[in-house]
Amino acid sequence: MARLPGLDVVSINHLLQDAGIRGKKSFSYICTNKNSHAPLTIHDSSLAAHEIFMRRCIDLAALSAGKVAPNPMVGAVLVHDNRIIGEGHHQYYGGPHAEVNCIDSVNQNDRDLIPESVFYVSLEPCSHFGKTPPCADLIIKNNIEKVVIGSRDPFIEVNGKGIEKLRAAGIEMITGVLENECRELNKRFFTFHIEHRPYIVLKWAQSQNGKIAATPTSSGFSSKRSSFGDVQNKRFYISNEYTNRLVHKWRSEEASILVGTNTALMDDPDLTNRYWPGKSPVRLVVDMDLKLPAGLKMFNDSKSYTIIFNSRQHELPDFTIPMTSAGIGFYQVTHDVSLVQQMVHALYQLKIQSVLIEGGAKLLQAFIDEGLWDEARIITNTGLHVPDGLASPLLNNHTLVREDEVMSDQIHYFANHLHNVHLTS
Ligand code: AOF
Ligand code: ZN
Repeated sequence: MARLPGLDVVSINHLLQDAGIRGKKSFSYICTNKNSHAPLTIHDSSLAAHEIFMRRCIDLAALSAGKVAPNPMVGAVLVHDNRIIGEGHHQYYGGPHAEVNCIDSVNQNDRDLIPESVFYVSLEPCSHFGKTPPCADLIIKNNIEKVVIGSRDPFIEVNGKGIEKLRAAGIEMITGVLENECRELNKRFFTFHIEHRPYIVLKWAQSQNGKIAATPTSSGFSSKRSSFGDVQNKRFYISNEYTNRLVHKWRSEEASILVGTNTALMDDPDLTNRYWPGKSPVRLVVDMDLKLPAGLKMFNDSKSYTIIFNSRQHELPDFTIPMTSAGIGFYQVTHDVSLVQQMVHALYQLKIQSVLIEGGAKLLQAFIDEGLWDEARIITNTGLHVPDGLASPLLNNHTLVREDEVMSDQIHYFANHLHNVHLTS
């Protein structure tokens, strides 16, 4: 009988359901009493069992969503005779890695069991001295004989060297267990290190008849005087307040957020995350001739740093990733090369692993036309018809992956089928 500590009924059902979906008939579980922290028994050490423990690693890793970037989210479990004796995840940037927390979590009574346990980890253990010493060395030092890994670490300093080190120490290795799920979990990290560019998410809201913005004469306009110069803020609200909260969650998950000149001028957006726990992204705006009014919110609010892509000036004071200070930086680009390519390259240089592009239509279309996007999230207010207005961008090479409804808003999630973190390494 093996007990999986720390799992509630929901998690157990999730695990069972998952194994069911995968159709692993050889796998058997006994869950004697679902309501009283019942023991969950696993009678198999086959691939299906490896998947169960790897899924636990993924769930642990996901607890750090939005907290460890630019590091990857990683989870680890130590299993003795089908019983989890240790669990850990990488919790904050610069902090101990998942493997360290996992080994540290083992009870005094169980510490003798460490060498004869199986170590599961969602990402290849590191082999380099970064902010922390190599995890591969820690595993070797603990005389662990078997390691199961989700996916290889694409970071140049590791990239297979951790696996080699463990193998050279005579450790039995199984790699690639739930590999796609492990890569999906860290899609930003993988895209950044494999494709040398940030993970790009497009987002826009449109009316039922496909308008992203109205002309000033259209109904549905919310107009108010702005607090700067003679610029009038004519913000057009399309999505509802629940969807807006979701958009703030999306903001909390990305390293940066980008808008074009017209959107900055017309909407005067704050571009921070205010309605979801977590951080705000670095703000990015295109202003080639540095003509945007200094009074815009994104230049005055101290919740986040703002970088202005422009043709005149290059200066990035106090800029670091992860971002620790507010401020304004200038990133110089030229008129004669694709702006999209220059910005994508700049983000890679600045170690910004992802960007959420929130408009406007011209900027979004430029990224689509260059094929430089990974996901598009389109919010459609099915109850809003805008007779005249600006047409929303046209996607291509897209595959629908998910559809949600939030009252009158429909949200369609598309993936660019030309880019897939699972395909290349
Ligand atoms: C692991 N386990 O939990 C994580 C790993 O600067 P450092 O020392 O924190 O190292 C960061 C790099 O280590 C990161 O780029 C990635 O390659 C790897 N992350 N490795 O063995 C972990 N988070
Ligand atoms: Zn490590």
